[in-house]
Amino acid sequence: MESLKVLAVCLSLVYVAKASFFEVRYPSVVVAAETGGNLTIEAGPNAGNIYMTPGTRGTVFIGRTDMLKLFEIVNSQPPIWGQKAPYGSLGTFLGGDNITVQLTAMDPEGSKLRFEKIAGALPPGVLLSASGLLSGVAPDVDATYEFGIRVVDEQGKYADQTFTIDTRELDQCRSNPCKNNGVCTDAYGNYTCHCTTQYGGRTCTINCENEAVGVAYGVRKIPDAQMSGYYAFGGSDHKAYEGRLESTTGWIGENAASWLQIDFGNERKVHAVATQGYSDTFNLVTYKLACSVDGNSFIDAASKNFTGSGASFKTITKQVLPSPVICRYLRFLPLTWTNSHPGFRVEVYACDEY
Ligand SMILES: *[C@@H]1O[C@H](CO)[C@@H](O)[C@H](O)[C@H]1NC(C)=O
Ligand SMILES: *[C@@H]1O[C@H](CO)[C@@H](O)[C@H](O)[C@H]1NC(C)=O
Ligand SMILES: *[C@@H]1O[C@H](CO)[C@@H](O)[C@H](O)[C@H]1NC(C)=O
Ligand SMILES: *[C@@H]1O[C@H](CO)[C@@H](O)[C@H](O)[C@H]1NC(C)=O
Ligand SMILES: [Ca+2]
Ligand SMILES: [Ca+2]
Repeated sequence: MESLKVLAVCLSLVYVAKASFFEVRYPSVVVAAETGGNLTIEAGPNAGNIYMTPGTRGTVFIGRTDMLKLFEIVNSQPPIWGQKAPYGSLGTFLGGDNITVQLTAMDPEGSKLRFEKIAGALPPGVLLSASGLLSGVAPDVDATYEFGIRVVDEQGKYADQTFTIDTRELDQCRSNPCKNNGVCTDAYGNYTCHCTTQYGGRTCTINCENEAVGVAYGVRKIPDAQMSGYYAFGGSDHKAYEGRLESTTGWIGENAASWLQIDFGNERKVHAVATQGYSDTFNLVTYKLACSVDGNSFIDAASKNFTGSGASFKTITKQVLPSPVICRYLRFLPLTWTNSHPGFRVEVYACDEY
């Protein structure tokens, strides 16, 4: 072996001097013809063969083309889909359900596979990963989504298949979420309740006629600053915030031009009110209610007068409005009273949602 190498080096030394056609560039061997000459490698006659054998991890090039790679591409078989479902159906999913489907394919050569969408539309919110996993949340609609997926091997050989995913809208009203005869309307992943007159809240569980906004002295959800009075008896001696139900005092108006106003802070649907008198001397016999959403223009909350007096000035007299009315500002306007001036304390019953 050593002697051959030495010989080869000698040969190269000999021929490099001329226009080379056999050259040893240690450790490679180059065989080249003269400029314009052809290189012919010829096997022996009578079925002699020519072998080009790359070394381990080596290859054979013609020009810049890697011949082994080329043969690999030529010989590679396309992947084969694993999904055999009729019409490519991947299933039916109910709105809001998780969709998790692994597409399967195998390659005859065992090549690594990549999945990609080539046509159609996946359900919104569902994604396809390169490894063929479809995942996401089924949209809450009745629909069929059809799409084409290509699975590609490392040689670029591919197989296409069309799939479908069906989604079914989930009826969120199925569980009858609306109470007290409220009417349920199904929505995208949700529902809304349309409550009967008396009820409120998301599921109509609140009886609005009993839902105090909190004027009463023991509750005071309505702060002092949201209570105001016009034309009080004795001027500043009688503050509007004294007009709270069960307060030890009360608010006293001067006459029928006076009013006590509650600002809820936002629009409410007012269903009922309650009043107490201030004392035996200052009581409230009848009154009207006025309602406003902007604090400027007021309308009658009901086309009727309410009775405020009870057996005693301490009696709480609750009055349900003939029909609920939407207000942010509610005024109590005294019409008739005992003795010289109208004196009273109030609470309001209303729902937030309507
Ligand atoms: C090389 O081969 C081509 C094609 O067979 C031929 O036309 C050409 O004459 C050859 N060149 C020489 C120098 O033999
Ligand atoms: C859907 O998947 C999410 C995240 O993996 C999980 O939190 C949720 O509980 C699943 N929902 C259902 C209905 O399986
Ligand atoms: C349904 O709608 C209500 C009111 O709009 C909202 O508070 C709630 O978060 C929604 N629920 C879902 C599951 O989207
Ligand atoms: C309400 O009371 C006022 C004053 O007492 C009276 O003039 C009016 O007619 C009454 N309205 C109704 C509808 O009873
Ligand atoms: Ca293949
Ligand atoms: Ca729905």
